[in-house]
Amino acid sequence: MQIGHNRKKMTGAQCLADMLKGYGVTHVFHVPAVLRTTYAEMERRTDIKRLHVHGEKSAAYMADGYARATGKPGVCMAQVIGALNLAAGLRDAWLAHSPVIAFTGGREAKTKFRKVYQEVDDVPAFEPVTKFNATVDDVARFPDMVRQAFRSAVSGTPGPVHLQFRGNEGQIDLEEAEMEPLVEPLFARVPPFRPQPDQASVLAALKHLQGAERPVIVAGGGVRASGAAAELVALAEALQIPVATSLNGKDTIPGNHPLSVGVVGTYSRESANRVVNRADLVCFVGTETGGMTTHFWAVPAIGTPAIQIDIDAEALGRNYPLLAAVNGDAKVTLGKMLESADRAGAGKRKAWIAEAQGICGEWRSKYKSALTSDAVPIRPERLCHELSLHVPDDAIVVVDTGHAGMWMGGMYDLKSPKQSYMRSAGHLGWAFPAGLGAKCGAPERPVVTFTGDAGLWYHIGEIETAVRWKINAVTVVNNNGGGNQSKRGFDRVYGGKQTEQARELWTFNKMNFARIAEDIGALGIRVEDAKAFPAALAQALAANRPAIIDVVTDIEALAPTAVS
Ligand SMILES: Cc1ncc(C[n+]2csc(CCOP(=O)(O)OP(=O)(O)O)c2C)c(N)n1
Ligand SMILES: [Mg+2]
Repeated sequence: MQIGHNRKKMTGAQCLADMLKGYGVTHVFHVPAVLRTTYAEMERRTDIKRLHVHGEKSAAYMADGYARATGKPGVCMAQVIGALNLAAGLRDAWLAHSPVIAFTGGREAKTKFRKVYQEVDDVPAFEPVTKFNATVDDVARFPDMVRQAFRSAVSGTPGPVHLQFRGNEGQIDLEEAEMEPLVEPLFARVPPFRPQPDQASVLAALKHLQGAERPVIVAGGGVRASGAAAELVALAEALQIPVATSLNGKDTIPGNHPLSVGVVGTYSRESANRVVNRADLVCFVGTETGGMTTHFWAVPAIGTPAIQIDIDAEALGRNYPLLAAVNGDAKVTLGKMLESADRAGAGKRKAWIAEAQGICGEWRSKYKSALTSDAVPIRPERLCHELSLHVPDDAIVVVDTGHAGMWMGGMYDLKSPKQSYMRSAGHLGWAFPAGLGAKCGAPERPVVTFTGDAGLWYHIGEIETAVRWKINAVTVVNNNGGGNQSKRGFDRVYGGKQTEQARELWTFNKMNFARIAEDIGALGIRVEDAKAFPAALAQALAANRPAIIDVVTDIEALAPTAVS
């Protein structure tokens, strides 16, 4: 049943190595030992870098960062005993719709159910975090299964895929068959296709948008996956419509654009929530309208007139009843709306734009003192502000969740359309390894990762991987000696103010991460005064070494909560 006219006898390992090369894979991330023979063939037949890292979860996060930075599937691997650690790492990629391909070793038909050392049935655990989850039991299936893995990962709404190869270490790759290592370059990156929307639905959506007096666009990760930022901004400008983004869509419009109102939802900027809640029509583009982006469906309130554009028809209207729904690729759809847009009508929204800009101005005045604070220990708002000012225009900014997501989502501004922004979809500890993966995928771009200290602790061992593989990402640690996002919640359960002892639930020993970084061979810089931060960032970016900037911040600082 093999497709292809150029079949020849080869091992699974040779076939897989050739196929990964054919798909343009440059790095794979793993903990040994899995597909050992394939690794040997990769060395003989390809230039693929085989990064041996300190945990399967961080391998998955690195592959995820690589995928989100490049649009190409990121590949990670584990032997049978590490399979569920790898599955845990796919969870963020699943939530963020990131095309990660995971290979694991798995059971032999000859020995399963006989209490084989280290073996359980791992396949079901991949089910909730993958689009395609399958076993490769016959070596002749390598070509079609690997093609299906790539096809599934990048198509439609992208997402993770899992293939389990027979043998605890995937020893099926030793076996031979007549095969052709055929690849489909179309599926080597997101998006393989740009489905055209139905023109009538485009015109219906446009009619509502143009008829509204106070419309707002909420742009999500689908706009970023489609590479539709330019079309989004052009349409907003043509029709004079303010733009809010989800956290995942933060880089679809620069923060200094006059129509940008910020990130909307729970980890958000107050101005975005206020503008969205004043709108008479919300246009959702490439967003799931999930809890984080809508502050659990309070921003906007259910019942607010809405239209929605998405590549996935099943997303249309899931949480908000729609006046118009458009099923298509974001770039093509926004381009079509722009072609038919009536620019003459935009003038009627002058007052609305002035109101939205006024709300943004109020946000700036309200937070000016925090954003420019000279306090020691350093305020996180000031750290975000310094990053807004000094992160290079072509950088990839990678951000952890929890407070990191709140601080950077709300307080950081991208100042160029060339900058990228990627964030954890909820898993603490994602950002540091994801930043390393992003740097592997885009070595020519600066990568600046923002994480809390609890976030860094998760995968701190990967500093050694960064040094060994010369992954020169810059990691900024908001080091307050605890996971202080939890402070509010513990105050609450203690009836208002927690006991001193309760702090053992969320604080750590004070730590100097710069010194740890130096010991491992990276550049470590400790910053205790905000004024020293720009020079530290410049030094780290120029160092040609992985760098950790350990910023000592205020453990009492709490990020503002969402307004609705
Ligand atoms: C895998 C995972 N476990 C637990 C959490 C819950 N959580 C969110 S923020 C946080 C603490 C964050 O601490 P840190 O990274 O130091 O940032 P800080 O709040 O101190 O600024 C925790 C435990 C999570 N988001 N992900
Ligand atoms: Mg902390």
